[in-house]
Amino acid sequence: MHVILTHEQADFDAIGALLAARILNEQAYAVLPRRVNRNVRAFLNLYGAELPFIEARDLPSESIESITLVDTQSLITLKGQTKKTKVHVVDHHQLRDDLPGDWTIVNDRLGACTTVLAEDIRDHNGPLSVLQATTLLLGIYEDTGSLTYVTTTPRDARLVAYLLEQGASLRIAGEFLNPPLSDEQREIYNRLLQAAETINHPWAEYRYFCQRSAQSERGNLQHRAQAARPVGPGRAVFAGRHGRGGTAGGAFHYRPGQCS
Ligand SMILES: [Mn+2]
Repeated sequence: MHVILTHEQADFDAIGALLAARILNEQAYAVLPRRVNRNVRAFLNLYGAELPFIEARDLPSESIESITLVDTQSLITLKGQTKKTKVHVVDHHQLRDDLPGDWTIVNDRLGACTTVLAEDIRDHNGPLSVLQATTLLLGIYEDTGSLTYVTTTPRDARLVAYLLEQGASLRIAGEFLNPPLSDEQREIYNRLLQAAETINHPWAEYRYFCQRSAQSERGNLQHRAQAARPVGPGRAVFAGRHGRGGTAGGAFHYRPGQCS
């Protein structure tokens, strides 16, 4: 069987890319990660039954011939995986230099991984349902800050135009992209804000933010997406764990759009 996977603590770009890969490979199983971001969970609770995703535990017990890995280059081991399992990566993050030589890789540095896959749908597949178009739009909007981050490319913007033509709902997208903080997150947020550390050097700000984001990709940061909130012009706050289990956090200046 052919399985499509993405990263843990999935954001909407991971879910959009997962859906896009499934539309392109109708026979494949698109497996949801065990953990997804809170706003993604809320979205899936409402619309998940109409989307072609399954849980890993519901996979048939067959051997896995091929895996398509989207929005990440980290592969988790699944039952059914063998030495012969082929791995194909579609990702928009910087390419790691330690990937196995027999993996095939599409690495387009676009604003969103969803764009890389959805271009193929636009060019080769039929019309999308409103829910499909909206899920893909959420993917692109999540990783491009609704097309405002500097990582946004014309290709992301063109794909958004296509998805709106396909009926993507901006009302639904708006509802799930900026959910209010939970009580717990608000408490952490307020605490961090009080202990704020500000770094003014533009380059340092950029590095600082990116480094933390990269850690969250590996699951070390909790609730990054939810906890990162603008706290004033050009400032943001985030919370997370790092290093040897210590908790780091701070409010700092950053130029919106330099990280996705
Ligand atoms: Mn992404």
